[in-house]
Amino acid sequence: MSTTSRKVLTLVIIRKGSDILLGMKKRGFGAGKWNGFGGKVEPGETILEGAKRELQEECHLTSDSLKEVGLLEFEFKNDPVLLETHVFTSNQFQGEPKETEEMNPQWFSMDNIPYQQMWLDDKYWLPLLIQGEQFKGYFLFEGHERILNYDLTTL
Ligand code: 6OG
Repeated sequence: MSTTSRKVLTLVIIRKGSDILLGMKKRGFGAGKWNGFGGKVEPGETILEGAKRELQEECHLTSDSLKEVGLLEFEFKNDPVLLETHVFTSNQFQGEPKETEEMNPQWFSMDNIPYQQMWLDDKYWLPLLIQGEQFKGYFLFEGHERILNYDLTTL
C-alpha cells in the first residue's frame, strides 16, 4: 500500500506502583475504548511537548519525566494516512486524574488490564512497556477490529 501522509501522534501510559492509568475515550477516534492519553502533535511543539500537553488536557495530570519507550506505526487498509505514534511512560506525575470531555480516567491493576475493550494492538506491546522494555512496531488494520499483519521488536 502506498502511504501518502504521516500523522505524528503521542500516547502516554502513566504507572503508579502496580497500577496503570487508562482513559475511556468518550468521543472521536477510538471512542468506546480504554487507551493511554495522547493525540496529534501540533506545529511548533516537540513530540514530548505534545505528549505533556495531551496528558494535561485529557486527564489534568502533569509530568516532567515522560520517557519515550516505543514507536508504533499504524495503517488501515485503504487509508493512505500512516499514524506514527510515539509512546511515553512515567511513574512520576503531579495531580489527580480528572474526567474531561475527551476521557474518563481510571486506574487498572497491571494484571487486570481491559484488553477486550482496547485497541487490538495493545495486548502485544503494553506487556513490553510494563516489563520496562523499549519497542518498535507496525500494525496493519482492516477496519478497527482486525489486524491483518504486524511486526513488533524490542530494542
Ligand atoms: P486523537 O485522534 O484523539 O488521537 N491511537 C492508538 N492507540 C492504540 N493503542 N492503538 C491504535 O491502533 C491507535 N491509533 C491511534 C494515538 C488518537 C489517539 O489514539 C492513539 C492517540 O493517542 C490503531 O487526537
